[in-house]
Amino acid sequence: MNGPGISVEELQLAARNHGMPLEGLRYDITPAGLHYLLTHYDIPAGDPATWRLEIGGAVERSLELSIEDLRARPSATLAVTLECAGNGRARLDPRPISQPWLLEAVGTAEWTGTTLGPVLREAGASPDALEVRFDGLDRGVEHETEQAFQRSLSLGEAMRNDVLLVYAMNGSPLLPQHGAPLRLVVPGWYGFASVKWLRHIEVLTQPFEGYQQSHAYRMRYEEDEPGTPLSRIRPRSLMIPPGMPEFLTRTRILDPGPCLLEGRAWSGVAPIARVEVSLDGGTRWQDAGLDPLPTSAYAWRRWTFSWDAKPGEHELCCRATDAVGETQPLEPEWNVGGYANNAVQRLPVTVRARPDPPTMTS
Ligand SMILES: Nc1nc2c(c(=O)[nH]1)N[C@H]1C(S)=C(S)[C@@H](COP(=O)(O)O)O[C@H]1N2
Ligand SMILES: [Mo]
Repeated sequence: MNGPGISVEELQLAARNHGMPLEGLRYDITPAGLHYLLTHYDIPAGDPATWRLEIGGAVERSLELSIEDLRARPSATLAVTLECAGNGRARLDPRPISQPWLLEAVGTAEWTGTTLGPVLREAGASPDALEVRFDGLDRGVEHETEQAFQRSLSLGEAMRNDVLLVYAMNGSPLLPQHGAPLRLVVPGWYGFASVKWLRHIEVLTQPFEGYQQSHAYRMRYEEDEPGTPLSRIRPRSLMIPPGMPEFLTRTRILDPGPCLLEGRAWSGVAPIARVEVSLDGGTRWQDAGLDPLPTSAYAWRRWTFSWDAKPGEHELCCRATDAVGETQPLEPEWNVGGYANNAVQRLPVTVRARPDPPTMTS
């Protein structure tokens, strides 16, 4: 394993923020309890009966909307694959100290809400409006500064017709841990943009420079550089680990013979165009079969590969390429925050020898 062992502090974060077990890749829509979770501070108590979303700042008229008001507006439902920008962090060496994700910080839910754009139009952004800031109710101290979780989008991005104010997940009211009673969902972007427990929207004429915007979620190769902001999800594919796990190491054990490898691939930039599988740790690659594109442009795409498993040790890999030609690297690319490591998944498997046929005795 890379770097020194996981600290109790990292374990504390990991125990609060669980990933999606990779067998969850079998579902088009991740059951809510299997969807990954990332909460910086504490889950705040949001009462839908008294919750108000305020919209203010550089607008012609401030608005205050209840959950009922939002439910009364035209509704939209969209399947969206969310992935944490820190997914893959724990594979970097040295390991950046934060939530130590391996590969499982992903899930696809069916989000229901109302489009943000018309709400902003109703408030009437002023002509010099530049950005829209979204404030969560949760508070904590990070980088020695007390703060709410806040992120902004450019006005143009906020007006996209698929950015949603969401009050339901997979057809049920949002769960506390996923942002109840109201969250933002920004399809195509890493999870940090999808602010949970959304209580205030501020239209800004200056760029937002809060911690989560100007320090976190930026690609930096040295601590002191400003870096560049992350936004869209890089392509990634993951495989359902075949066979059965050894309890402690979770390495895979399976019998020889036909084995259908299957998984999902996604990119926040462009549709998935290709998935390849390697059976030898990334030396030779073969094309996987792709299911039809999902109806939502922002949901992951299923792939399959028929493997005739031969006894021995194998390292299975999969690699996605999207329609603009971006593909996954074989090795991780280190950066200060440990973000966007979409290096290919490597899965050691042991195909055991076929058991000897029973000997005939007379
Ligand atoms: N208010 C608030 N919103 C938040 C966060 C948070 O800590 N507080 N975490 C963000 C991050 S980093 C991610 S990856 C997603 C995770 O969403 P989920 O927990 O519903 O999967 O929520 C985002 N929205
Ligand atoms: Mo995240």
